[in-house]
Amino acid sequence: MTPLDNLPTPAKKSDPKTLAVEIIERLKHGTGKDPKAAKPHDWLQAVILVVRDRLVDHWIEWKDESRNEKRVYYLSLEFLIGRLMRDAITNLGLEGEINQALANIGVDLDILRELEPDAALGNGGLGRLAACFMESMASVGIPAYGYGIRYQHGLFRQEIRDGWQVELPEMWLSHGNPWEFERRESAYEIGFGGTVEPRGHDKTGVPTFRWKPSERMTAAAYDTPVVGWKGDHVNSLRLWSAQPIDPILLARFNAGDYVGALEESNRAETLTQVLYPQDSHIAGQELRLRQEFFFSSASLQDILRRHGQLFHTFDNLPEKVAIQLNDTHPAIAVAEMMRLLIDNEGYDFARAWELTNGTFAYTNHTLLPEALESWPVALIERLLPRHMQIIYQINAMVLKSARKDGLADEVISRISLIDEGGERRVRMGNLAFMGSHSVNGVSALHSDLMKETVFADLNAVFPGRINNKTNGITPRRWLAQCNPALLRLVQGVVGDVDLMAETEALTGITGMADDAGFQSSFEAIKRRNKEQLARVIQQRMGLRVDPGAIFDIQIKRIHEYKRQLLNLIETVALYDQIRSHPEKDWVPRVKIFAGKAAPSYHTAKLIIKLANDIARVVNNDPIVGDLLKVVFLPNYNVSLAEVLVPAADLSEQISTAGMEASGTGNMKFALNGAVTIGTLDGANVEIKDLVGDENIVIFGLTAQEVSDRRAIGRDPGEIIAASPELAQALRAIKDGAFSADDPSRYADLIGGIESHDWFMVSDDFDSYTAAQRRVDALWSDRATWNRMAILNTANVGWFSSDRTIRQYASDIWGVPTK
Ligand code: 26Q
Repeated sequence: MTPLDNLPTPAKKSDPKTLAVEIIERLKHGTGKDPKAAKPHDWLQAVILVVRDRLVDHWIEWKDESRNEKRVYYLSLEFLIGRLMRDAITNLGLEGEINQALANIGVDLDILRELEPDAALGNGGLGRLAACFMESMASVGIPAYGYGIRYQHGLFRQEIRDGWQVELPEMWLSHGNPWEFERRESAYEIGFGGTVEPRGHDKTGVPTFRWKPSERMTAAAYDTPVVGWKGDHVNSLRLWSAQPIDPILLARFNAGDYVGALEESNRAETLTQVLYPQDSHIAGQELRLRQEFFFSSASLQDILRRHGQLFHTFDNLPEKVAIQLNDTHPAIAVAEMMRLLIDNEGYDFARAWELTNGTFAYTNHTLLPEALESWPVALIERLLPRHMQIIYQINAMVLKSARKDGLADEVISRISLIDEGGERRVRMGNLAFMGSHSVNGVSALHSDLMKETVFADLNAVFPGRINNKTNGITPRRWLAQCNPALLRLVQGVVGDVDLMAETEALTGITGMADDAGFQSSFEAIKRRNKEQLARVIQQRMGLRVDPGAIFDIQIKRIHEYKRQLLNLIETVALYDQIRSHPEKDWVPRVKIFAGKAAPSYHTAKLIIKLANDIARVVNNDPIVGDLLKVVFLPNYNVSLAEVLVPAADLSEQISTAGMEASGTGNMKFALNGAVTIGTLDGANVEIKDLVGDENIVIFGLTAQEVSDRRAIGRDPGEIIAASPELAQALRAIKDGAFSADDPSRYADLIGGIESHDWFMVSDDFDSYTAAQRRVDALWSDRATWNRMAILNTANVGWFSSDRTIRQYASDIWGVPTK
């Protein structure tokens, strides 16, 4: 009992009047502004502080309550959390009260919302998944910490100038960040370089070592509360920021070397400046490896410090700690854990390995060979010499036992941690695999393909280690917040059930799929969401689109395997047909694209330019009018997705089968009543199983057919020659029909399709256009379409990330859930 235990900590009241008073109070004393002169930004700050106060009570309570329970640590270089205010307000159940409080003061919550910066600390699906998981872990009551990097600049801001992507720095911290708390007490030293020195021998005579880094910096913690549904549990997202140990090297400063005096400071600060913008190609910069080690080491030191304080031993680490690696980005943590246990805690190698393996689990998010991470041995040796030693030792142990089991030499060389072909490299996927007791894929198909392709050999050596955890999305953000009217409608039908906790109860609307009244309400909500999007398009692009047309949306990173090009070529073919027969009863369409290309990915950037070139020509063609419009919305991010997803009629999920690990946008669209046009790839397969064949439009080669065709070798030229529509569309683009200012702009892009067509655009083209005409027919019968849309919403509740997290909790982490 301490004096603090007796202090009353009254729970904060949250009626509109109290809230209004506190908001004004916070405005005056928290931001120093006179309410009469306050700007919307000041009000935003004040509202966030008032909401935050209400979180903090739960936060502290929950940390205390869950002290001795097993904890989950989610290590990810990306957390694409987006805006946080609405999340916090919805999950605390304060939406009505805050709205009322602000109305009394004469402030519009909707205006404030738009001012909150979008925390873009991720590239795409993997980062957004981490954000949904954090929210779900809090919602199902798992004591969890997310660990990542507090990038000064998140993913670049995209502008479109003259049709081209231009990257600009993203400045999410420029107005400060009211959600975060700096934790000065939680700072760790992180080393790089230097030497490994022999220290002596352990009890059994094994030599011991100590790493003496030549370069050191500090990792400083910033915590953001993550509130779960209903506010019962609040977890922490802990992001590390690099800081110099000595901000100014005084000796050098005094010697007149002003620039040199700041060298260390600059080097530290550079480390957490920017998020790497590639998402499916590894460039291999040293700074990236430094980021990976920096945050892995800081996180593990933090985890071990907390564990040590509670239990005074690490013998029980796997019983109390589960560490999930979000892809191989934190795979170096496997070697760092070994180093900390052996060099700092005195464990022998075998026991340290047991503890490490029992604690770690790894999630794979890609099979693309160009995205599998590996680092030159020479680089790791220079930056992390002790870790390189440990990696060799792990490798020797695993390969020795594999040899004993009689594995052939070529198998041994494939499972080895060292890739010996050419410059020797460390395979981070293999390191993560060996160091973990669980390795999972993110959709059923993807997990199967992992066993058959990249991890076939490791799967044979460690049978049963690979498992599937199909991705999910949080229904709080991706239904309640982005589409409140739809939630109200379905709630009215399913009655007294908490759809945000039991999302599968959405099936309760199945019986209404053919009900004319329900259909018309459902359609009216979609219509209003489309009008809202049309306003955004009008404001941002000065283009008027007809909300009565099919809104056909493809939003995701721009990549050849995702095949925005297939969609664009089909757009050109359709344009061509409309122009030839404008009198036919065409179904009006608005084709909407958004997404960022990696700055160094030239083909992806050219695809953006093509979308904009096609848009310019099509949108200005009076013959076509409202029958076809093409829109490329700049700067796709989480907040823009929250407007686009509820407004979609048709969701484009058209990757080459076998290449999209899962997709999560596909789930968001289906939940909001869009019909999917897609290949049998990633989670599309499971969407089809849930909604039924008649409520999804599937086309194209299967993953098996793709791999068979690749094996045989095929001639895209022949395929193109057999499809007059495709041939004509390709010719138009190639000959400059959309690029009169530079007629040969797309010669190479189209030439690539004609010569090798790696992503099999031509193979799937006819099947895709046929599918699109099926969409037209289904749309023309409005009752049929509405029924399909309703049955999508009804049947995809299973994709709630609460379900995914419960599966991780029971199968991988061994922690209870509510
Ligand atoms: C790695 C090393 C160096 C620099 C960058 C990277 C890097 C960064 C981001 C590599 C990959 C990513 C992101 C990958 C990603 O978003 N993958 C997506 O993950 C989703 C969640 O599982 C899946 O739904 C998608 O199918 C998958 O593409």
